[in-house]
Parts: sequence; C-alpha cells; structure tokens
Amino acid sequence: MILQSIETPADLKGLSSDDLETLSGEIREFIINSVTKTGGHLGSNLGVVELTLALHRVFDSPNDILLWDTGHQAYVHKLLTGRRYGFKQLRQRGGISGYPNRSESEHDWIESSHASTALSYAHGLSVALQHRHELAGHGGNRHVVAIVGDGSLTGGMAYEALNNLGHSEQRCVIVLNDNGRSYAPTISKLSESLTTLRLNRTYVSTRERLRQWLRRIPLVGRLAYVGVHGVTSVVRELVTPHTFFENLGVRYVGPIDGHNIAAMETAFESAATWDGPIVVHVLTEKGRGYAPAVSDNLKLHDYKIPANYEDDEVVPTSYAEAFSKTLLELAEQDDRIVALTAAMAGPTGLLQFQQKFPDRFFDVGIAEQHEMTAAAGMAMGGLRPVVCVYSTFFARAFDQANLDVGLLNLPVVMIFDRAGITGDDGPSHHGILDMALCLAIPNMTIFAPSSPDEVRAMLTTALSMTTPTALRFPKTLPTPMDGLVGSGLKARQVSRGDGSLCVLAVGKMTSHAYAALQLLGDESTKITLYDVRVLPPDPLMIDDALSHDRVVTVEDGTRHGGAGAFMVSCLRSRAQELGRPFPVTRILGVPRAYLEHHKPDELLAEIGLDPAGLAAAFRRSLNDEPEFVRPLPEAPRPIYY
Ligand SMILES: Cc1ncc(C[n+]2csc(CCOP(=O)(O)OP(=O)(O)O)c2C)c(N)n1
Repeated sequence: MILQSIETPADLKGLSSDDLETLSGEIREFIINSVTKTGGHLGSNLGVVELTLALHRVFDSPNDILLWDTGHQAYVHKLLTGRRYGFKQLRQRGGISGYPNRSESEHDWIESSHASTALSYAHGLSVALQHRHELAGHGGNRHVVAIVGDGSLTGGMAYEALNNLGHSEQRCVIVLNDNGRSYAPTISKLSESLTTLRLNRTYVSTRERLRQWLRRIPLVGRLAYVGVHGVTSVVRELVTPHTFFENLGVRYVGPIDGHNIAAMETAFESAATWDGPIVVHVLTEKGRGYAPAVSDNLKLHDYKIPANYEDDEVVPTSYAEAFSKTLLELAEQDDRIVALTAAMAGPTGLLQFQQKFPDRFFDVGIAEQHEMTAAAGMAMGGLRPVVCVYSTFFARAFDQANLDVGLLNLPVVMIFDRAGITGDDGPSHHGILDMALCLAIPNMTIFAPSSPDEVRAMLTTALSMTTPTALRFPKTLPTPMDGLVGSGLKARQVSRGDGSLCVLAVGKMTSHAYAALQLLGDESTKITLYDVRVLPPDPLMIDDALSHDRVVTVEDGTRHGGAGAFMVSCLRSRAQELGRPFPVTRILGVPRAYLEHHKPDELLAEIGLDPAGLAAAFRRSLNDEPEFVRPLPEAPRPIYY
C-alpha cells in the first residue's frame, strides 16, 4: 500500500507515474470504504483524487496556500496531509470534520463551508502575502491557489471576487474543477458553455495540434504549450469560457483532463509563474471509480447512511416530506404558486414539484441572495413564490429578505429546512440564526411546527397571507406528543398547570418540553405548556403567560436575541401596559458559540435542550434556584491513532 507511506505531501514528490496511478486507486478505495460507513460527501471527493495529487506535488503546502471552496471535496487533501486515521470517525465527535478545519491541520486555511468564498479569501491572502513580501514574484516564493467547483462558481461572491481579482491583477491560481454538477447538474450558461467546450472535438483536437506545434517552437516554450500564451486564443474565441474570464482580466488555461496528473502538473507549474489571476480549467468526473455515484445525478453528492428500520416498521413522515406533499397539493389548486431553490432541489424536497410543474420550478444556482430577490419580483408580479433554503444558508439572503421582500411587504413564503442543531456538518451548518434574523424584519411572520402534522396547516396559512412568512423545521423528528395540531396564527395550549410556571416552547422543542413534563411526574401539574407555533407570538398566549409566577421559553435557535428574547420583551411591554407584575423569566436555547460536529440529539443534550435537561431546568425554575450555567461543549481534539 503506497497510501500507508504518505504522511505529508512531501512523500508524494518521488513517486513515479505508475505509483501515482496505483495510489489514486488506493485513495478511491479508502474513501469509498470510509464514507459508506460514516456518511459524507462521496461523489465530489472521488472526482478530485488526481487533481489533489497534482496540486500537492506542484505546490508546497502549507507554504503555498490551498483554499478549497465550500470544502466538502477536501477528503483527499486530508488523506495526504496526515489525517488518514481520522477517517474512522469522520464527522463524528472527536473525529475529523467533513470540511477543512484549522484546528486539525496547518494545511487547512478556511472552514466556512458556505459556497463561493474561496476566491475572496484568495484575493485577501494574496494581498497580505504581497504586503509582507512573501508572494511569489513580489519578493517571496509563496502561491495562493483556490480550487472552486463549477457549482460554486454560480454564487455571486465568486463573480464579485473574479471581477476584483481581474481588475486588481492580484496574483493567484484559480483551479476550476468542472464536473458539470453541483448537487444536481449545475445551472448556469457558463457551465453549459464549459460543457460544450468539453465536448467540442474540433476545439480539443485543434488545440492539441496547436500545442504540439507551439511546443516545437524555441523560446515560446512551456507557457504557450499550456495555453497561457495568446496564440491559441483564435481557437478559444470560438467558445465562450475563455472570453468570459479574459474579459474580466483573468487569464484562462484549459480545458485539461482532470484525471491526467502529468497534464495538470504541467499546467499548474506554468500557471504558478503567471503574475496575475489565472484560471486553470480542469474537467473531472464526479463520483469517478464508484459506479453508483457516477450514474447518480443527485443523491450521492452527500452519502447518507441508510436508516436502520426493520422492514415491517412504519417510517415516520419527516417535516420535509410533509412539506413536499402539502406544497404539491396546494400548487395543484393554485397555479400562482412557484418554487425556488438555490441548487438544492433534492435536499429541500422539491424534486416532485420540479417533475410535476417544470415551468413553475426555478433552480437559480448556488445563489441564495438572487433567489430571494427574484422571489420578491415574482411576488410583485402576482405569483406566490416559495423560497426553499436550508436555515443556515438563509443568512446569505438576510439583506434581501429584509429590504427586497420585507420593506415592500411582499407575500414571499420562505422555507427553512435543517433548522436548529444539525450535527454532522459542524458549526457552519447549524440553523440557529433564522428566527433571530427573521424577527428583526418588520412584517415577517414565522411558523415553527412542533411536529410534521403541523406543516399542512401552517403552509396553508402562510400561502393565504399577503405579507412575508417563513416556515422553519428541523431535519430530525420530534419525540411523539399528543398528536394534536393548532390553527391559523394561534398558539396551542398543550397542558394546563396551577399558575406556578408557564413554558413557551418553539417548534420541535415543544415535544422535548412535553417529554420533560412526563419526566417530572406530579411536579408537572404546576406547569402550563404552550406550543408557540407562530412568531410574533399570539397575544392571548402572552396574556395568559402573564398570569403565571414564572415563564420559561425554549427554542433550538440562539438564545441571544432569538424567539425567547422576543417573547420576553412582548411579556414586558404587555405587563407594563396592563400594570401587572412581570413574572420571573428564563430563556433556554442555543448558547453563543460555534458548536462542533456531533450527533444532533447528543449536542442538544449537551446544551440542556433534551427532555432530561429541560426537566432539570423547569425544576430549578419552580424552586427559584439560580439558572445552571452550563459549560460550553468543547470538541475534543481529533484523535490520530
Ligand atoms: C451558500 C451555500 N449554498 C448551498 C450549499 C450546499 N452545497 C454544498 S456543496 C454544493 C454543490 C457544490 O458544487 P460544486 O462547487 O460544483 O462542487 P462539486 O461537489 O460538484 O465538486 C452545494 C449546493 C453551500 N455549501 N453553500
């Protein structure tokens, strides 16, 4: 096994081309074996094996800086930088993260994992290295290399950075990893023309002839060979990517076979000598080496471990399924309903909608900001747009939701899937800000279903309103409750106590609070439990809460400036208005911290939001004991063994 002898990128340097081919096969086998056990981004990583090898052979990481856009495709990079053993616990507590992570390795620089940021980081780092006289060609020997997928290149930030890089002529190498897909096939004209280029036999063969010819001309040399020299541009003008990049001031080289290590090495070596921004366009095959991932357009981007259900067991309906089904039904009755996604049709439950209503379905690329304002335009024009995003990615579109939708009071329905603690993907993917952000938007109504059964009533209400609305739900199922649902904009009283304590619980946390009451036995007779359902909160619920001695709010979003803080301020204003005493209040929610990857339920337990943690918190409140200050869960350092 060659892979076992690779502890640092330097170990790659002496390998022959046969060794590299063998190593590529071993890496693929390793990734398939690991990821099908732990879950993770399979297809993307299988596609970049040779690309990562070539990068690490040409560039000298960490002296040279490799920036992986999004970062879900950095498993091979992790393998080559001493983290082989961490894969046993990929995305698990104590194991390595599914994205680059600075605490894991000096070879990792960024860890945001929201797409389309690497070119901006590259610009900034290149400026900083130049300032310190460390940048190649500017007094030093360091290079900045950003690796960006064709999917991530559909995000606005990437274009902003390209424009700025081209204009400032800031030196960096941009590797465009083009596999024609993001989750689903990439939605962009640029991507289509990249594909045309990839398939254009005349172009590729003419270019090859020209290159061979150029190579034979003395002095024009290697630069011309890889296409940096303008001689080949006559051919390249025939197709658009070259024109696209070069019009922005960014040189273009390619396309290059992304599974041919030698060809990529030649291209990278030459690109590294270019004193300005340069795109090296490599063509890769997503999922290469694993037939199910190559042929699967959607699912094997992110490999999920199959759920462990017995055959005859009924699989409970998830929130996302309830949403998809209801949306389809409502869309059949109202042809103004349209759905938008930012390259996440599958994960946000829109595949059936896309199939049934292709003209009313819009995949806008990884472009949440544009998605939101496009929806505003559709609403303005009389449609009823439903914007589907993960809660974490909504943060990208906050300004648009606030000023393009909110200010104009447009009836856009926003669906935030994966709200709350999400787990495996780590700090960048928790959906803990959506309520705090949406509550800052005047006119906005937020629905938080306590169970999938609530989704139908809430989506129907949201679509009947003439103002902006959001419906937020988690991926994981709630613990079973009383099976009842509320209606309209009303809160639902789940149980009635003796006036000692009123618990106002939001979304899935209602079911945890309900389970906490069961754990408290007789003590639960002192507790009134509300399923808040809608924010801003139902005024009748607020009045009733004021009749209790104590109020505790529970949410799986940030406890700072979120739903609880909002409800407490409503209680305070109302108490003042009525001249009534203000109850003792406590806000339970997610602490102000970046929570590491872990199983969602275990993370919830660590921050005291599981039934046992809530039961203890309710008891402390009833006994007027001080709030228990919980130490923040600290992720142990990854174990290498
Ligand atoms: C802002 C944002 N929206 C959505 C996502 C979810 N997401 C993760 S990877 C991915 C596809 C990326 O496609 P591409 O850059 O082409 O990489 P590939 O997996 O094809 O190699 C998407 C949409 C994200 N990470 N960030």
